[in-house]
Amino acid sequence: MIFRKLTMAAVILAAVSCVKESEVSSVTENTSSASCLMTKLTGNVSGEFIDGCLLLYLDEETTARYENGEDIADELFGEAGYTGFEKAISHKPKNEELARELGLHRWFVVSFDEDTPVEAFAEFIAVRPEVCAIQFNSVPKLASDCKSIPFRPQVRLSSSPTSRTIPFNDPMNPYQWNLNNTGDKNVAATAREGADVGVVDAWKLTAGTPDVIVAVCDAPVKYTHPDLAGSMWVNEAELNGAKGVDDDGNDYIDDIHGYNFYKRGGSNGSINWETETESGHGTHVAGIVAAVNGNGIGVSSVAGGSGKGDGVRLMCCQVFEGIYSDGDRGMSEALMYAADNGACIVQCSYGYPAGTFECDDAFIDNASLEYRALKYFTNPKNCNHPSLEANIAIFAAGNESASISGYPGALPMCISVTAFGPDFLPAGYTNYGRGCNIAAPGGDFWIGAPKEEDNISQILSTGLSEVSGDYIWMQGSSMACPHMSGVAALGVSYAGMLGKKFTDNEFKTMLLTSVNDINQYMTEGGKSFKDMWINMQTYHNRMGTGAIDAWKLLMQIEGTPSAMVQAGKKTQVDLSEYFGEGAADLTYLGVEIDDEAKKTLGLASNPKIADGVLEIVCMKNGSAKIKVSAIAGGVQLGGGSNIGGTEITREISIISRGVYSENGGWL
Ligand SMILES: [Ca+2]
Ligand SMILES: [Ca+2]
Ligand SMILES: [Ca+2]
Repeated sequence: MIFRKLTMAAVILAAVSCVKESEVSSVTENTSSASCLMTKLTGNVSGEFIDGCLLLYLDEETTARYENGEDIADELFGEAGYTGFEKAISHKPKNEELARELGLHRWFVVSFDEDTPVEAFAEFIAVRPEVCAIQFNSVPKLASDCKSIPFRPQVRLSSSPTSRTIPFNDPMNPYQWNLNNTGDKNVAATAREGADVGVVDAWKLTAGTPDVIVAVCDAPVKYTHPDLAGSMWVNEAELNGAKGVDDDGNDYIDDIHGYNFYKRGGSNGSINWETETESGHGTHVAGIVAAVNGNGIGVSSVAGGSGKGDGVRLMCCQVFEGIYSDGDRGMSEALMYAADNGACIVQCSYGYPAGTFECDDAFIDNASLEYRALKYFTNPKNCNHPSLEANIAIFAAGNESASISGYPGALPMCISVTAFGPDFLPAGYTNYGRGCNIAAPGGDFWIGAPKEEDNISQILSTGLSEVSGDYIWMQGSSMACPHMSGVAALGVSYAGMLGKKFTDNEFKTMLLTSVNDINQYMTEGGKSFKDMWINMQTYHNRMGTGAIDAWKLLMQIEGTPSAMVQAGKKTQVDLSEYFGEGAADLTYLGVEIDDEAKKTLGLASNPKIADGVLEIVCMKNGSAKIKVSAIAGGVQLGGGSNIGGTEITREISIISRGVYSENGGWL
């Protein structure tokens, strides 16, 4: 596999990089080859691409001739000296009608000698009227430096007995600040309590359900890993079927836990982590979403179940082998496979580095095949969960420290995730700003212990014993992204449990507003990154809507309003916010709190209500529900009797955090 930087073609492309999609296919025939190329060529403007092949968008008529068995390759490319020609989406899509509507059937791959410059081949075939668009098979990057540090049990924490703990028996979970940050100074001198995904209390409601399938489009997931095997999606027909046979007829042979889109075709489709360049990236990402909770080994995860093997399921779409990929083509086919085989979330910790595409149209035109595949995945016709209107695509924002998200994450149809460290501050590597939607823990090596083996400010998850260990530390927006996917998966699970259904807009709105405010830390000061000091003001309001909080998402799905209170301080909550416009006619009767909620919130005393205001003092970080009851619409007479009042009760979720949010705390 050879990657090359674009040179001459990049110059040509500068002129056409922001044209509309429809214009790409409208070409004229009577032009010179160079100007034809200018009109037809799409590709990765400043990135890398794979030599020896081009993606072609052919006209409807020529596509039909190919589909009828005619040998059109010789006619089109005989003189150019091609070596291979086939459909880019070489497997049959389940929703063929939609795939055709999106023009996915018209994409082809032509191969030729790797010594032939791609630009020269492109120019040669651009004059053919049958060729509507030409795309370089561009190469996205994993959103991590792929450096892993093996977990060493000698690194100890000073766990405080009063701290909240993860309710599972997985021995490494005291190290998982990303799930439960106790503010331990061994993680980082600047660690902040609560700088996590807010999942500990959310687990009391759900820790995921197996009807939610998350497709991990990444390097291979080691499906035999003892902390992942129980969470893998299983294609039962293939598991119980014959080797070398497509037992379930989905056009993929032996896809028991997913498929290898890097090495396509036949038995090459088996997922393979035993290659020289492998880092464990995909296995690490998968473990953040759904390593098995409560199995007494290794780590816990966001949506890995409650200890009964009941977590969300992981589908492995291997699109990378080490750092190598099959380019746009492999990514596109993986997205279609995920849609066709039941995934409702695609977890994609890769993208084109920030700046490769400057605007949505640049991506849409230059990575047209992948854009169409994303449309296929997110089309309501392909939705794979009854609680959703459309599947959800979640991408890493990228790690170029740039003020723009990488693509595809930046597209409006995708959620782009930025990364923070155990101090709630942006990690120096993360992209931020334009196109970034939300933040999640991604780890920050630069604020941790100076000795690498003691540095536990990154994210601990499953790894490859073949490379650096069964459990490894890694960092990147690659690690932030699966936290978001895991929380989204919890949300879908909970919606399913409650029998609720949301529109695409409703669900995404809930996802992006279930956040803790992190802007308040970014007004002054800075943090170290490599040999630099980075100014926090740069990131103010630019990390997305805030830091994802699983409890808040589940509350929104329930429809239970939340009140933010500051841990350790008396907080006043105006109850009229929760009882609507008629609150003036309410007589509040009291507050009901069960013992578990009291313990979770560390309530110093029972909350009081006076003049429609709830006064509450929570001594701990935590989230729990209380019930406030009132007499509505009644007329109060003297002597404690009422006329015509109806007793009403409202649940309110109390979210106690070490800090108050900037907007006054109302969700
Ligand atoms: Ca199959
Ligand atoms: Ca089989
Ligand atoms: Ca475990």
